[in-house]
Amino acid sequence: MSFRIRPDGRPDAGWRVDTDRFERFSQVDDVFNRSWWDETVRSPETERFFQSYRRPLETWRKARGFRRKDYALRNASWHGADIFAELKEAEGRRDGFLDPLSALREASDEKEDVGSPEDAAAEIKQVALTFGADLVGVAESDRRWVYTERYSLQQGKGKPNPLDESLDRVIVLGQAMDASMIATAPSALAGAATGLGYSQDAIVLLALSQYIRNLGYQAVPTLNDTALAIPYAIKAGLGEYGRHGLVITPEHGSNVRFGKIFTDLPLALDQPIRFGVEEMCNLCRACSTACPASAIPASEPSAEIHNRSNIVGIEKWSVDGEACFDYWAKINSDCSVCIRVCPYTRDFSQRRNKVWARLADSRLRRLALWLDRRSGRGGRVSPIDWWPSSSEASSSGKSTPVQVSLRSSPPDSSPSSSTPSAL
Ligand code: B12
Ligand code: SF4
Ligand code: SF4
Repeated sequence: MSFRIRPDGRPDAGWRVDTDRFERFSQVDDVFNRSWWDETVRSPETERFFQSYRRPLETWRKARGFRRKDYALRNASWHGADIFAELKEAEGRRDGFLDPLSALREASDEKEDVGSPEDAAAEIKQVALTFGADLVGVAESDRRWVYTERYSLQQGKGKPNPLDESLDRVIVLGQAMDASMIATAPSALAGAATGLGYSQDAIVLLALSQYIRNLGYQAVPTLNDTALAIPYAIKAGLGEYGRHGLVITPEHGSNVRFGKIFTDLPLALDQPIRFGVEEMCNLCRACSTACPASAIPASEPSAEIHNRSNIVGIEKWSVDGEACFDYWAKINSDCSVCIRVCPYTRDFSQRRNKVWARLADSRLRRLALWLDRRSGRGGRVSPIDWWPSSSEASSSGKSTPVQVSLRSSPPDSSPSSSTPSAL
């Protein structure tokens, strides 16, 4: 490991929760769900955005990273997660996104003696890593981060979010995303890294939960549903919170997705960690500068909210979800520019990146930032260069460190007017 990782003993890892003002968040208010019920967010573009995930498009312009092949790949990468999401649609569920993943096999009703909480945690981590997780940590359940309500797509309104209080442990799993695809963001190709992350996450969550249930304990596997992932991932010691509103891990930077399992398996807890991210974010504003939607703050952490899609009563860096999603709808794919440009997005198994990590977590962090910018890392790699067939390969070399478009004028990716409009 290249960073000097130390425990963060501050309450809530230093992020101030104002107990007088704090309100738990309702999933009804996240911007994806608002795009179904809130006319200030919903538009023909948001509808076309969702549709483009279901149906291969034939009439796109030949924009790099947004061609038919890129969309075909993106949508195929979502296939695993989509199958689970649609499995119980008839029962009014959307597993993994609006509801927990459903248990598909019987559980044992006889509890196995799992030994000490330390032994049980060590075993569960080994199983999680063997099943395909890249990171795993354990946090105490904390009701503050559980949604007050779920959203029902079928009913167009909130519904109860039952979660048994006896499930007092949360196993947080991290799934690294494909760095070579993320390097091409914004593009539908980069969106394939997102889809692959969700599909892999769903399989690992289901398998690990079934293992716990086979031992006679309860396990509720959750992807984006049920609760906020970021505060749990921080609490489980998987990383530090960054200016771009994402968790930065010492292994993969923020290029990672999270899933969580609520369980009553008695597991020893992990502790939040520090390795210099907060100090680096106080200097660096690469994400804020590069964000095509100007959605990431350049200012100090604050309890001010942009709109109803931010949680109330926490002093932190908060992203403007409306602006971010508006940009996605315009380019017709999700965006990961903030991950691409972040200096922590690098392969820390390489010696030079280990050296960089040492610098980044020292008084020489300004030098680390300068070296990062000078190296050109974080520039957009042409999506054409990702594909092995070189007939259309970019003549401009591997990296195109161009500033991607502003909100009002997305990259050369706008769909043609003859885009299919129905699923
Ligand atoms: C909705 C959502 C979005 C929406 C809208 C957010 C909104 N405000 O409505 C938008 C479109 C912005 C979005 C974008 C992206 N998202 Co998103 N998103 C979610 C989702 C499904 C729900 C989060 C939510 O309810 N937010 C609403 C309120 C609470 O937002 P908020 O007040 O601004 O709080 C945010 C942070 O400050 C933090 N947070 C919340 N409470 C607290 C408390 C403390 C103490 C701290 C420190 C932080 C913190 O979490 C919130 C994340 O939106 C989560 C999964 C999950 N269940 O958590 C993934 C999730 C946060 N997204 C993720 C990712 C990766 C992305 C993108 C990079 C897109 C992509 N390629 O996948 C971009 C990055 C944008 C950015 N810089 O934040 C990952 C983050 C992984 C990581 N390394 O941290 C998650 C965890 C999904 C996953 N399964 O891994 N997302
Ligand atoms: S995903 Fe893109 S638009 Fe959204 S905050 Fe990150 S850089 Fe900005
Ligand atoms: S790009 Fe810079 S400011 Fe933004 S999260 Fe990464 S280190 Fe922090």
